[in-house]
Amino acid sequence: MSKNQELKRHCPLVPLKGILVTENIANNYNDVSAFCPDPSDLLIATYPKAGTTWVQEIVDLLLHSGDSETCKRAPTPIRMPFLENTARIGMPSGLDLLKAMEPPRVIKTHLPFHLVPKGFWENKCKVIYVARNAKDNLVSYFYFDQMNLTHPDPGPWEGYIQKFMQGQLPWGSWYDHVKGYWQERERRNILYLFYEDMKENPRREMARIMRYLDLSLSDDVISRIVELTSFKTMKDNPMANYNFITKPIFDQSRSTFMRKGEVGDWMNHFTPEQAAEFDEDSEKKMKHVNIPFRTQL
Ligand code: PPS
Repeated sequence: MSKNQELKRHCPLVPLKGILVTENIANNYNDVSAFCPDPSDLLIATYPKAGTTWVQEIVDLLLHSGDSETCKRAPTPIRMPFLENTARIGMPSGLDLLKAMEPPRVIKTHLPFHLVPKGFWENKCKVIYVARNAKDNLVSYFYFDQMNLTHPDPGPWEGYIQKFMQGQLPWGSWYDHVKGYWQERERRNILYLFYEDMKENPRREMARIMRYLDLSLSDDVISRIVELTSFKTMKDNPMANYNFITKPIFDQSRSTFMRKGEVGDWMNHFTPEQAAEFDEDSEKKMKHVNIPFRTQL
C-alpha cells in the first residue's frame, strides 16, 4: 500500500450519544435519527460482523420466493441500504438510497437500540436482530478492520482484544449492543437470532424468519434458499460478497469480506490466558442477562 493510502486511514472515532463512531457517521446522525420509515419497512440490526449480510441475503430471497436472478439485481447495500452509511466513492448514502426506493424496504443498521430512529418503533416496523458470540465476533471484526480502510487501523491482536472489551470500536460496546436489543425484544416484537443457530440449522432459522415475515414458502424453495445462502455460494456471488467495494475503501488483499464463516474460529486466535481474561470480563458485563450464546457447536 502506498504512503498516501496509509495516511488516508487516519479516521479517528468520535463519541455519539454513548458510543464511538467514525466522524462521518456522527455528522450524519441527526438526519438518520429523523428518518421516518414506512410501517412495511423491515430493519435488520446487528453489531458489525455478526452475520448481517447473510441474513440480508436470506431475507431478500424469502421476499422473492427464492428467485436468485431477482436477488442478483444489485449488490447487497444497494438492494438493502445501510441506514447510517454516508456517501463514498461510487456509493450513495443509505438515506439517499432509501429516498429513491418505494416501501417496503429492507434496511440494515449497526446502531445500538437506543440510537435507532424512533420512527421504527412508532410505526411498529418489524426488526430482525442477529447476534454472534463475542469471541468470534471480535475475530471477524479484527480482520475486517484490517481491510476496511475507513476504520482506524486495528493495531496488534492483544490491544484489539482490549479495545473490544472496552467498547472502543466503531458502533461501541458489543455487550451493550446485544443486551440493548435482547431486553427490548418482547416489547418491540424483535426477532432475535443467533449466528451459531443459523450455522447449526439454517433451515430451522429460515423458517423462523419466514413466519416472522408472514410468508409461506414450500420446502423446496426453502431448500433452494439454504443452498443459495451457504457460505461458499455467497462467497462466489458478486452481488453478495462485497467484491465490488475496492480500494480506497476495502482492501480485500488484506482479508476478504467473506472470510471464513465459521463458529469457533476464536480458538485459533485467543491464547488460553486471553480467553480466560476475556471470559471473566464478559461474565461481569453480562451478569444481569442470560443470553444463550454458544462459542462452539
Ligand atoms: S458487516 O460488515 O457488519 O455487515 O459484516 P457481517 O455481514 O455482519 O458479517 C460478516 C461475517 O459473516 C460471515 N458470513 C457468513 N457466515 C456463514 N454463512 C454465510 N452465508 C455468511 N455470509 C457472511 C462472513 O464471512 C464474516 O465472518 P468471518 O468470521 O469474518 O468469516
